[in-house]
Amino acid sequence: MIGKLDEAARGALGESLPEWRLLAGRDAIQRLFRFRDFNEAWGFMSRVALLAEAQDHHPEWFNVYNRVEITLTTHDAGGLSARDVKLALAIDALLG
Ligand code: H2B
Repeated sequence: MIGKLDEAARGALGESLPEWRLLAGRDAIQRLFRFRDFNEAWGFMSRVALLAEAQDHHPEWFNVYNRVEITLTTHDAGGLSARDVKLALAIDALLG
C-alpha cells in the first residue's frame, strides 16, 4: 500500500512542479494545458495515456477542444503520493 506524501515532500512541490497547483478541498494536484487545436491536445493525451499505463497510475482529466485539465491523486492512498509526483514530472517532460 502506497502512503501519502509527507510534509517535506509537499514542501518541495512548488519547486519541482511549479506549473501544478494544489487543489482546494481535496488532496490532489492539477495543471491546465492549452494547445493550438484538438489534434495537438489529443496527441498529448495519447502520450499521457501511454505513460499512465506504463506507470499503472492514471489521471483524472477533462478535455474541451484545445484545453486539457489533468488532476492527479492516488485513490489507493486517499491523497497525494509519490506516484502523482512521478507521473506529473513525466507529463511535464513530454512538453520539453
Ligand atoms: N491511478 C490512480 N490515480 N490512483 C490509484 O490508486 C491507482 C491508479 N491505482 N491506477 C492503480 C491503477 C490500481 O488500481 C491498479 C490495480 O494497480
